[in-house]
Amino acid sequence: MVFTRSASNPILSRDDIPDAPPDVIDATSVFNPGAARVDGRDLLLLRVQTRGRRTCLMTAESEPGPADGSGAAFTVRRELVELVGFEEMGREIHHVYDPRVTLLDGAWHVVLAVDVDSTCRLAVARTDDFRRLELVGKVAAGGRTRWDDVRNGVLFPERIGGSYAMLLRPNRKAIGDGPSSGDEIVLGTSDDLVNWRERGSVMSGRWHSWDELIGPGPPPVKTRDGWLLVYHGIATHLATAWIYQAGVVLLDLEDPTRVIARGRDNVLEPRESWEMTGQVPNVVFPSGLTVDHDADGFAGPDTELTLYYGAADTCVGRATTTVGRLIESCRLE
Ligand code: BMA
Repeated sequence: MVFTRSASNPILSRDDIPDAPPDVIDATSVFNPGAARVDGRDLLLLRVQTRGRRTCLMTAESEPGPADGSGAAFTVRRELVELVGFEEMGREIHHVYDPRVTLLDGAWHVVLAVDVDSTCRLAVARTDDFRRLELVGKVAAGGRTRWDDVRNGVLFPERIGGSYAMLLRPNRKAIGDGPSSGDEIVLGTSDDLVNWRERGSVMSGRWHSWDELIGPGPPPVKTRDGWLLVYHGIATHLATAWIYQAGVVLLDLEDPTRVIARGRDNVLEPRESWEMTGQVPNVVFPSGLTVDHDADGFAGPDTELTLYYGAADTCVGRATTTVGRLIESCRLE
């Protein structure tokens, strides 16, 4: 097994969400968190859904873990994360969700999906305390209309060739009876995090495999072997029974449109009852990742990597592995 699930899984479920009236009272679910390592402790930016099916963001801070190795416990702050400037995203904002947190230029940057008017757009925001997210801009790409409907985006933790870089997954039309989704991850670059240019395709879904539809997960990890990206893949199977899993790919450090190695198998799939049953069954959705880097900015092969993921759109799971094991998984073709 590539990943080891934490003994205290699910690490967060609706019972851990404090009421924050008037918005959150007896929350329905908590899932798809972004993650940040702050002063050696992990912090999660949570997607919380209310009984009115409104979406709120809340923050969970970790406490030192017990000696049994089950990992740190999290406490959720009794307040909503404030969204500042998001009215720029469009006329009517329905949901802001699935945050991907990247440390870039020494500041926490967050890419979020925003259901706005009749589409889904990406927002780039910045925060220094995870209490307030300030909009940097609505992600736009010149005349590329396919960027007008995008649900998954994640920033690289540094500039590449002098530019900011993002992996994103434009939505295409709905497949079968499913929601709109997509089967291609592309690379965008920008000088200001607002105006983007599409640089080309990174990878496509593999039909009849576990990853027919795909989208980038948490921020790529810089290793000496390349950028290590955890992504989600969907087996559409029957139109009504999509299975969400996590897999890995290694991308060239200087030109991330070049795939060095892509794993054949998924590295995490719904197996536990709380991953298979919930609001949306059979979902592991990798969205947060924490790992330490050496003095040169690389994550070494023996370094532990912690993945945070949404399970069945209902609760939050945690699993650990090493950077080296994930690189090995990429090379299993
Ligand atoms: C995707 C996103 C995720 C969600 C998943 C499963 O398209 O909307 O937020 O976890 O579907 O419902």
